[in-house]
Amino acid sequence: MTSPVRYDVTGEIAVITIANPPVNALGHAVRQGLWDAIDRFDADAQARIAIILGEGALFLGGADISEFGKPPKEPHLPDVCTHIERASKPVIAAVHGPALGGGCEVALGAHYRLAIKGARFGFPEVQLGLIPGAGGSQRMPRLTGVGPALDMMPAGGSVTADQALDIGLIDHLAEGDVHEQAMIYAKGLLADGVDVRRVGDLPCPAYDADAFDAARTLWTRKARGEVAPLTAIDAVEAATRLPFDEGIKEERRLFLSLMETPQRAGMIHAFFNDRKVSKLPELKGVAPREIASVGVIGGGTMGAGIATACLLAGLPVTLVERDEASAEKARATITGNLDAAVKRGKLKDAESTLTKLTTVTDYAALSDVDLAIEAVFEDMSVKHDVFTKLDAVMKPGAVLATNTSYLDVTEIAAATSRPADVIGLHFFSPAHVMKLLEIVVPDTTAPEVTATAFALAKRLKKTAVKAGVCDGFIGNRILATYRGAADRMILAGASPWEIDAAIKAFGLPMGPFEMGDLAGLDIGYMTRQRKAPDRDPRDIVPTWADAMYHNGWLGQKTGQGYYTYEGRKGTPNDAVKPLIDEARGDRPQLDFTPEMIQRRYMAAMVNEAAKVVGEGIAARPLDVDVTLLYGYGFPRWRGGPMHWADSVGLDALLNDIKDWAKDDPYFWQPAPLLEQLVAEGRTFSDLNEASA
Ligand code: 3H9
Repeated sequence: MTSPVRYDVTGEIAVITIANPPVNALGHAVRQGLWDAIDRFDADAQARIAIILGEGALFLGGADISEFGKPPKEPHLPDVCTHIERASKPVIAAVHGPALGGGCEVALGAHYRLAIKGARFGFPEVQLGLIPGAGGSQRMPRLTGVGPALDMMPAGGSVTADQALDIGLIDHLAEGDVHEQAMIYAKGLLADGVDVRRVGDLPCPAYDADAFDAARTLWTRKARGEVAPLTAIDAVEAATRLPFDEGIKEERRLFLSLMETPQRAGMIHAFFNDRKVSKLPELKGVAPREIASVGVIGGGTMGAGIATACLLAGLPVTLVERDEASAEKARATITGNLDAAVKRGKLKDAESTLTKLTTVTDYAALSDVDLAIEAVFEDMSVKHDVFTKLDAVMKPGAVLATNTSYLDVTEIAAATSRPADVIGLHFFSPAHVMKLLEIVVPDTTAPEVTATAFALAKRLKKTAVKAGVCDGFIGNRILATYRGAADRMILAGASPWEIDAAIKAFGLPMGPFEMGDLAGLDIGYMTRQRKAPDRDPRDIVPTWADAMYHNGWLGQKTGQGYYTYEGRKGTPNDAVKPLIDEARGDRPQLDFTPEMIQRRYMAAMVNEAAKVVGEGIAARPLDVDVTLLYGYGFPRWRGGPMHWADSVGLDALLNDIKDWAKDDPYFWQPAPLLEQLVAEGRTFSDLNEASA
């Protein structure tokens, strides 16, 4: 097998080129190739200086993540970096694109660093539950001082080539072809008679001891529950108190300890799922239709958010509202959204972006758009009306999409003469910010329309998940069930505040009752009203929540809900207690611990998710994991509910569900898929792999 690392010599300059598409990950063959190339350079009488280059768009994408969790093979990356550093003649890293994680560490192992404008240097390891583990935490502070390393490593951040020059991470910035520029730089260094300059031999510059406390305070708050950011700070601190060789050992120890954590496993599961979720076998080779313009029907919060998302992606938008006043209001909302995007650094210029927005009151203006997304009131007859109008005006081949969050998309499609062109695009609010897009695909939809929806999602920088048709699709259907578990726990003895605290301790940003207050308790009430005619008599009704609605306690917007508010800060609302007591009646009460609460909440989530997968609403367990991660605040470091379920054991979870079913057989009906997997001794992860 040929090595992914080439060694060539031009004159007195050795060129070591790494070519390992797609991202030049530092897998075993690359590490061995680099090691051998350095040996060859050391023994090469002709070569006096060496350049390391990465072929393709990246310099180096970091350690090969697919090797994590498998038995490690020598040479290990930290040793490769030290081997480069210990070379007897100068080595230059010539960086033209992203140098990430281990890739940045290879550059730090070199004696001189040249970057081409457009290059980036980053340490994204914490996003995988790790820290730099090949000397980065020890070498970077020696070059830049502690401050930039503390800015970058706990955050998983990166710097541009210009910034890298400013902080002393690189020695030389150039423009043009990297190979050419590296040759010029190498010749210059030879002419200057430079020698090796080992970063590991440099002392760690003076630092402000308070910086570590400040960083720990910041990251304890920012990365709630995550271990890696705080460990990254420990590693940088080690650089300040230990000699280099000892520091490298300490970094290795910390890195390997993180390798063993469930957080690392969860985050790497999430990393690969991000990429697998849009790869659907049925779409292989299916070409999407071209989308050059979009129509949006309805300019409320959702419609305006969708229009903003499209404008931010550079798509011209025609927005239809029922009258001039509503159209103006929608334009004002979109303008506000774009201004906020400018403030967040997501957009350069709101004014020129707004020139791509047309607001109209007549559907005829949609005759030319390639795709229209409806975001009007959630009522089937209103949707029918909109789709009949769209069907009448839109050109053949255009895609007709609904943003409904629960209505039957097949029925909506049936209102048109072209159901094959109709699809659900369920955005999450605020639509221009939230990453998740559920693509709801009725059986009648043409494959290229589904492919078009995925292509649009990519353009909008959304993470798209395919969902089948049912009430609530993947996310809201599962949400309804775990919300139901929370209500049941209230009747059984847990308080809303205990439940919120336990769920936050699990890692979600908010508990269900805080969330209800934020969204508005009228939403839950309306949903209960809508579902009332089909309610099973064995189901429970949260009568206290209905009473709160009738009292006008709608959450944050009325200053009172499960919490009372001063601004956004809430304190438990004691007035809810008597309403709950009344609902409990003489039911037996349990003394819930946070762990008991978390277990029931999560079991309800997983059980419903298993039904969603079993019924084909979600194609694979990983689609559920991605949905909950991007739409519902599930902590990334836990990988997703299905990954969590695998990690705690499906059999134990099923046993609990069966146990609770003794008291509440209606709610705790085990998912057939869960029973099947337990019987077969398989996991959700096995199902993911079987579908790959
Ligand atoms: C590390 O370095 C630890 C060290 O400090 C210490 C070690 C001792 N490995 O994202 P894309 C695959 S930790 C293996 O679609 P893009 C990816 O799965 C590492 N595979 O492309 C996909 O495969 P497929 C620190 C990788 O252009 C394909 O490449 N580094 C890796 O949108 C294309 O990826 C990171 O955390 C990898 N490192 O984005 C960087 N990276 O085609 C992680 C990618 O089968 N990677 N793949 O689906 C990224 O952030 C993005 O992939 C990158 C390219 C920005 C590089």
